Amino acid sequence: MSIKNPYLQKVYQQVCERDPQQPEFLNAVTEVLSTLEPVIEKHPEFEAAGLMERLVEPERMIQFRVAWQDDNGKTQVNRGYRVQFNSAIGPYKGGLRFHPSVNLSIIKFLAFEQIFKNSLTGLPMGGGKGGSDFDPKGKSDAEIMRFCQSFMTELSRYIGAETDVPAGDIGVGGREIGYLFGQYKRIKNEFSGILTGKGLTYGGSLVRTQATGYGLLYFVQEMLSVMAQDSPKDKVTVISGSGNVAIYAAEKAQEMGAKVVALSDSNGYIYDPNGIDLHVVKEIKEGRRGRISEYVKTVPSAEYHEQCRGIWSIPCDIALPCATQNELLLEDAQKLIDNGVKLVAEGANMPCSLDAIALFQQSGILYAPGKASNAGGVATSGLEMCQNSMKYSWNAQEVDEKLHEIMVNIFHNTYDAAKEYGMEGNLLAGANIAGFTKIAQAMMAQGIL
Ligand code: NDP
Ligand code: 2IT
Repeated sequence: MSIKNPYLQKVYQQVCERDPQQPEFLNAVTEVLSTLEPVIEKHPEFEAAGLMERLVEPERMIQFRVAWQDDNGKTQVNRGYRVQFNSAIGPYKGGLRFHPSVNLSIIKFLAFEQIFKNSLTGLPMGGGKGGSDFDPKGKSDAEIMRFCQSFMTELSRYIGAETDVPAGDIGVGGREIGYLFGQYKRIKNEFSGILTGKGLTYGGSLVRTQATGYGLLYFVQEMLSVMAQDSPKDKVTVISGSGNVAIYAAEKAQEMGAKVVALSDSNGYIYDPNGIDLHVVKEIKEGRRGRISEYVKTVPSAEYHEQCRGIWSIPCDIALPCATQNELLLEDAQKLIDNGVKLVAEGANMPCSLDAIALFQQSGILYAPGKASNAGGVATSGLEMCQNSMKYSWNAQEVDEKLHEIMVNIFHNTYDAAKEYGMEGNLLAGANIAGFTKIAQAMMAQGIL
């Protein structure tokens, strides 16, 4: 992927000079800028207003110390982050990731992607992301609680229902959101919608847990229907990861009649040619926070293999990377294509490397970028904010119907934008263009900030 327009090249060069040590962020900027050339050429006023220079620079970045005591009474110190990237169309919105790999480059790339994703949902949400290099694996509930309380004690200075509304991401689920919410309420003496993904008894929305995975399949269904006059029914499907996104993507795929044959975690993958039994997976992952390898103890006919990237060597019609960034590289893409894959849609954020995406596109494989296909999670977070503001809640069917409608709209807006700019079928370009156009208009209207 290359950036040809001289203005965009200059902007990219500046980012490289300022942040040479941030490969994930540079990757995300390349991916967006390489597709915006026709829009920039149509709108010379953007260059005159320094719009792109402003777009690639976060409005605010916060880094803080998170000190907490483990169960042995030993003091531990982690690093906390919140990147408030762009608030042109609404309060900052985006998840929190707790994973030992977290650093500023990763949080910046996620926050940058979130700007366009949130814009695509059609809801008024700006882009942000946060997290910590804390590793929740193997920690007791009491340690998780103390860490979350310490993290929120500092984060609470910067967020608010009309300012910045975090949610979950890798390593942050219902348990963590509960502890974080409790601590905010205690510090501020205020019960408000400052987080999404909350439990149903204290302001959470029905279907938020399922939303990213379900939304991914609603998008895939529409994409197959419009672009290939086909459906997920009977399609052999491989899904990486076995966390929140992967599990509910698998559930909806099965409901639609697809045959899900593989799931993974960071250690390895399971292959069950008869179709994965999701009850077993949920019991292992949601019930006792176990490892995916344990699946074969209950289902001995399935296979477990070490090394998660091996999952892409399984022949399939549909591949849904739902684990993490850069988990599907060029050689994996080649294997999928050699084995006859028809569609690749991202449940994770930036799971496919840029050269893998280029190969899919050149080979005529239907490809959906995460900022469009995984937007169902944040969209339903937006619906949770809406319900919190109204002090009311919709039933599951109402939320699910809204989620479905939003995903179908995202597909069509993305598809149409690509077509309008002469790149029919290129959903990456379409998503960037459709997401960007709204942000650009809002930024132009609000002056030089
Ligand atoms: P979870 O923490 O629930 O699950 C993450 C899964 O990915 C686990 O199976 C984990 O395995 C695996 N994983 C994490 N890191 C790696 C790694 N370095 N290599 C291989 N596998 C890894 O997170 P989510 O399901 O919520 O998030 C998954 C992806 O979806 C992320 O990219 C996230 O940003 C994205 N996303 C999430 C949304 C949400 O609403 N939750 C919304 C939109 C996107 P292990 O247990 O071994 O770590
Ligand atoms: O990457 C994402 O879109 C998320 N982790 C969900 C963010 C949110 O605010 O619900």
